[in-house]
Amino acid sequence: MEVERVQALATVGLDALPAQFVRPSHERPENSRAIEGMTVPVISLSQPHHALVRTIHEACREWGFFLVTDHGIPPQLIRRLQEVGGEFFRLPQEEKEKYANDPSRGSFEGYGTKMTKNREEKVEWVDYFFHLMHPPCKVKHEVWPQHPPSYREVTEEYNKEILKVTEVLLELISEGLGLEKNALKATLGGDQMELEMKINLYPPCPQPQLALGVEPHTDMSAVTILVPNEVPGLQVWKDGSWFAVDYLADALFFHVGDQIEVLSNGKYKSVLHRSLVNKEKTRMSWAVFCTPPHEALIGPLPGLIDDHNPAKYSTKTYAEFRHRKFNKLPQ
Ligand SMILES: O=C(O)CCC(=O)C(=O)O
Repeated sequence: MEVERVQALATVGLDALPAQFVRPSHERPENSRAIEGMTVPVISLSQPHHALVRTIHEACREWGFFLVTDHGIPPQLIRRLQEVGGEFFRLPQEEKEKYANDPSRGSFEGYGTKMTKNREEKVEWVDYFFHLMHPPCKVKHEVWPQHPPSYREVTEEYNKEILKVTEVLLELISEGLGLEKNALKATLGGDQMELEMKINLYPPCPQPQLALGVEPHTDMSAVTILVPNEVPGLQVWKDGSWFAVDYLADALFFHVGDQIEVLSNGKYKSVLHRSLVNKEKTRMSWAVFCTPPHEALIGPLPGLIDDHNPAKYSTKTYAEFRHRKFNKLPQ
């Protein structure tokens, strides 16, 4: 199946943005500008435990989003992760196509670009590479980039580190919700909890004011932890406005996802976010989605509901949640 890649389109040197990328007027960045001068919460993991639980609780409740510093992942490892991802996207097009995925046939892992299903539908200015990283029994190394040869070693190292940080943050969030510290990880499958890697490549765009890198969405995951390159573009929605997230070197961009919203019975909201693109520069981001296994049952946690606070969400398997979200059915 022939797929037009955004990176290939961008390298031919377009003067104008092709019609399928031109967003409807109200969605265009030029008509939906972010609020200036307000910064998202930045949380250092090195602060005292009690203060940490409280600030994370407040950030999850108010924003569903925060930046994490002093997380213990070596900056050189983040740099290496960015190098191997960048090298993959610099391969000749025919090499990258060997990894093409086909979501229409249920093959999600690999190299991808969203396509329009009809003339009216708009697409995003982004190509990506998506694969599972954890747990080891579900990882298919054959779908990971074979080039550069260090891709696997670097990504496995990053997986180990990001898993540790994810576990720490899930413990802190459990405590902030007044739960036992292992509660969220256990509900998300314990050792079967999954980590998925999505590398986004947003090439320079001829008319960035008319396009979006990713359209407004919340993540299906429990939580998402992302590192971008130095080109800003992410915006998060709060109280009826977009807020631009400035680049902060080596910080982790933490998002509350749909599963935590359900488990917390809406105490924490899955953050709506979008990304913008740049006229001259390539933006890249490495998003790690932490999800339950497909068979896990997810609903408001019993400790968080009672007669005064009844369940606001139904309980269903993660597979059912995914099916409904992909097909835009009510949850
Ligand atoms: O690149 C970003 O900052 C956001 C990416 C994102 O939201 C996604 O891949 O779902």
